[in-house]
Amino acid sequence: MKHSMYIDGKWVKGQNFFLSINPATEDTIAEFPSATSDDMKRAVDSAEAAFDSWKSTPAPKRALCLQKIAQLLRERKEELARTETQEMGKVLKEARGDVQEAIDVFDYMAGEGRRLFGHTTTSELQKKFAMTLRQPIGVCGLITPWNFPIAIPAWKISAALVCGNTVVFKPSSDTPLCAMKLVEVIEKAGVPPGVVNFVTGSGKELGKEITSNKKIRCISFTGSKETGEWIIQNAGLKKVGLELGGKNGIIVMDDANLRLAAEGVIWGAFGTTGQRCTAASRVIVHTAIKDKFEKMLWEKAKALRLGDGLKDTTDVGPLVNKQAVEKVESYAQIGREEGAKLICGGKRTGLKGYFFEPTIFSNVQKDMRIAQEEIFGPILSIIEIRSIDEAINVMNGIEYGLSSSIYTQDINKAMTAVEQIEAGITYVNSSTIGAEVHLPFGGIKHTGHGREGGILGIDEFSEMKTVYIDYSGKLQKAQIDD
Ligand code: TXE
Repeated sequence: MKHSMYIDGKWVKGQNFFLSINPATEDTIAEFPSATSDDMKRAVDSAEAAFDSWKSTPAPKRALCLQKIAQLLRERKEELARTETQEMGKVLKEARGDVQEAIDVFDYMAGEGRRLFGHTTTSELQKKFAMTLRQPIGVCGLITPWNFPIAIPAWKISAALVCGNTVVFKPSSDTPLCAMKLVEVIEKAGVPPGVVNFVTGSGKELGKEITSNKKIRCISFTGSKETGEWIIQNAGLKKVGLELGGKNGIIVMDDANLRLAAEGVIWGAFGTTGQRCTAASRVIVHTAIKDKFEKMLWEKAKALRLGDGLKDTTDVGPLVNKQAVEKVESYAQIGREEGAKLICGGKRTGLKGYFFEPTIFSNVQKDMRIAQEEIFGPILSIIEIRSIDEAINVMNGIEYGLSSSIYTQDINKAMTAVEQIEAGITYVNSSTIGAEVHLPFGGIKHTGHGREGGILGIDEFSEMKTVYIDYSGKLQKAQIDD
């Protein structure tokens, strides 16, 4: 079925179309317009025209729309989750989780409508009042990936709207149907025309317009490091938030609860088929328990059932598309060539669909490519260490800094890890995944900059204005008057 874009409150047809494919069956499930840069310009113009009115709508009233969106998402949760499984492959349970995250973030950001706190503070001068207040930025360009095709747009759209911005939303071409259904909900919730515009098509084609259009004041992007680098080089002086993935590790010390750690590693490595920016792709294991732990991981990985995510019997779904499965396959080959020991998996499977077996390499050296580069698939590397200091050195010896974890019963080692790991997120005795919407989410180093979620997510989409009110009736000069 051919679908439309949504510009200025109207569903708009396109000239040319691209296909959305079910990665488990390779069947086409929908067709979407390949927008041109003129379509993008119209969307930006519409967002700009809607800005004044949306910005001057009181924040608690804007928040009512967000509440309504959360309610409508709740009503359509099962349908949306099924669409997500069909469109990007993750198992249904996880797809429901993604929709739930979207509901949670709209609920949370609706609450912000009655906060959006600035602060008041003292002044160094008499009869002078000092405070800050939040103002919207303007038109925001939101560019999103396919791995959380409802939750990631929801994080960005909810925060942008409650702050009073208007939006041009460009989803990944792998998941336009999920994105369209979210926009349908936004329309039904009564968000006025022009406030949210939805444009589908190639990132390369539309990216140029989003990054160079002067009417766009802020870009929020989640995706690959390469695209993030391109955006930052082309965005000029726009405010840019980037979330670009990771090479996340789990440290397992010799005193860890190994049953708990093995469950956490398997969930972190193979949940969402390893396609989370917070997925665990390195497990940094103490030498004293390495053989035992490796066997535990092998047993668990072998038991995972690959298949169509819509089936109850499936634990791990397909990769998102042909390029993704080819990329993962090439890394399995790189691992073999680098001399790592393949202990399970390592190949594609199934006659149809983009399936790749859960794969574990052991005896991985910290500088190997499979231990350094983001694979974004079900490949886990086991790296052996002898001490907490060596573990942290390995953990930090990568270009990314998103998520991290340590399993230990020793509070001293846990706190050393909390303090010394270079990452935006550290878990203790829990896997690398499981972000909650009221806490900041994001990373350091080449993972990018900015934070989404919680109050820091509000910072991304608002500007702080500093206000001084002088009621002394005379000219007072800060730093100069005695
Ligand atoms: O990403 P892209 P892809 C990583 C992961 C994965 C790799 C490739 O390693 O294997 O990226 O995935 C839009 N200007 N992550 O190809 O290309 C594009 O249309 C503006 C990690 O899907 O970065 C889509 O909407 N936009 C990540 C979005 O950018 C452009 C999640 C992401 O696509 C553009 C996804 C351009 N020049 C992939 N080029 C995470 N952090 O979780 C593309 N896009």
